[in-house]
Amino acid sequence: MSIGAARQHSGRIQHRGLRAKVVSAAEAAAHICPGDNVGMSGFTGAGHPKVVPQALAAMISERRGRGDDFRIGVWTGASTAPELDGALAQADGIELRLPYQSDPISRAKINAGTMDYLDVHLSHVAQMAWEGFFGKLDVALVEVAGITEGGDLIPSTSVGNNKTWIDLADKVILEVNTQQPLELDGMHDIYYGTALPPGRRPLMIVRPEDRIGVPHFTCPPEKVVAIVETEVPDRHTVFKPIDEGSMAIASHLIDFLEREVTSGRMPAGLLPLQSGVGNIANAVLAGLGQSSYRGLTAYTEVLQDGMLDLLESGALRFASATAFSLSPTGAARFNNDIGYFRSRVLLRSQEISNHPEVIRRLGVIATNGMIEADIYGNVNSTHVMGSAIQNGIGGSGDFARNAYISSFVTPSTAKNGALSCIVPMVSHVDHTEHDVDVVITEQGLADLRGLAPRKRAQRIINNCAHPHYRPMLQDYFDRSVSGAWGRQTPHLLSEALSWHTRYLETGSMRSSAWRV
Ligand code: 0RQ
Repeated sequence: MSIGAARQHSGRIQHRGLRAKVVSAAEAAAHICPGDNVGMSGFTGAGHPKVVPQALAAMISERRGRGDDFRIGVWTGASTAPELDGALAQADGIELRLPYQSDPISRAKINAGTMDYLDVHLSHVAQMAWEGFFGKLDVALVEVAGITEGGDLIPSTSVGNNKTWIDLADKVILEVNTQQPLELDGMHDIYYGTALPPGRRPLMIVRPEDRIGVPHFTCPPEKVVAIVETEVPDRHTVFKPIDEGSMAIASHLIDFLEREVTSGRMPAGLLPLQSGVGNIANAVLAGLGQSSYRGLTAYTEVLQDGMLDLLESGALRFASATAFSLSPTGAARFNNDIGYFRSRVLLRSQEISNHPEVIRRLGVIATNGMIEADIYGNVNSTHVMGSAIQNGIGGSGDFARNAYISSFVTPSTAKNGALSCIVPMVSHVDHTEHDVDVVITEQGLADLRGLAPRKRAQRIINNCAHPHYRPMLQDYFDRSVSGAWGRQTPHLLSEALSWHTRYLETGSMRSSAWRV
């Protein structure tokens, strides 16, 4: 089944019938009609279609100029890149977006109320699509690294929901990207055994490296309406240099893990790691690289530069994910040394990489970013000031709810100290206190396991709040304990969200009574 090195055109399309379907990006985009739902590949800037969405955006703008209201539904794996989300949002071409995005233009349209956004747990997307909750899927637009002689599709740098999109859509458009190394072939594990209840069977994954599927997507050639050849790289975001705050957060987490090992609650090689996206997550991985761990594993969503470092040093033995999320240098390192990485990395569909059953069985240690936590440990990952979407819940809920240890990390303040990330009550709840074991800021770590609410509050205030906000939080908590009508989780309802309203009114959460 594997594709060889023979070259005709790019040499990536080995199936003769499909080779005849190569067209321009504009011709491919013309298969998409107003009102269509389009399932696109793409996850954290990896493996998204690069040229057809831009041709589609141009077509939408041109048709709008002629009075057509041309808007589509865009379903993906997770976030994509400016040439997909940015271009289509700029053209006002997206009616509904799901299940995760991080594009600034889309974010502005969503928060202006001109684009609908469904923020869905990433493991739930495929089943919800099969159940028909999002409507009918008209077109799948998927980037692949190549097409085999038998017509199977070689996935590229993300798997996401591509299997589901290809299975469900009436028409399939493929972008065959010659920038994606052919050595990716064999690194994927595509499981074709998923079913809706009551037909479900156990997933036989007991170690992150276990394979339960096949390396390629299956797609009937007659469903393919167009193929476009591209040579455009993934969106490779540069990580910020690791700052002191991120290093402090990383070292609190690593000290905590060491204590878990010493106390006998965790094996010396830890349990499989999941790490969210972003700079803090990358700093945690870098910190692990400097510790003495060997033979670690990861059962996670995205592989970022920090994971490559750990794989190279041998600290990490194996990583299972659904996508890459590499910086330009990370991508170059991966491509140069792909022979080394390909036996240590596996990409699965996101319904499997984020599957509750597997996360629970493996005992994953989950670490995700957040916007704010409250004194009881409820976490807001998605909404600024309770109303404006930042990105989305992504996979954080899949992991937090089912992990062995669920930790959330954030700097203790944001916007140069004008915001405390530890607040009396979160302005939006993504993860309830029941799913949050550990809260970490640069100030310290609060291990909440086994603590009743009032003890949780005191620990979060003492260990995680910034010194500028700690007295204000203590005051709120003390008055709640003495003044609230219920003592289980004391709150003063008239004040619980006053920090947020103060920020909106004055530009700071700090009260003049407490300015020091
Ligand atoms: O805004 O860019 O305008 O300055 O939020 O904050 O500190 O850069 O943190 O990049 O780690 O993102 C929760 C958004 C954190 C991310 C979140 C503002 C802050 C800044 C970003 P600016 P930072 P990060 C697997 C797991 C949900 C999905 C997830 C996220 C911006 O981690 O999207 O976990 N998580 N997926 O200024 C108001 C506060 C704030 C605040 C920060 N308290 N109030 N704004 N900000 N704290 C991956 C996937 O699922 C794909």
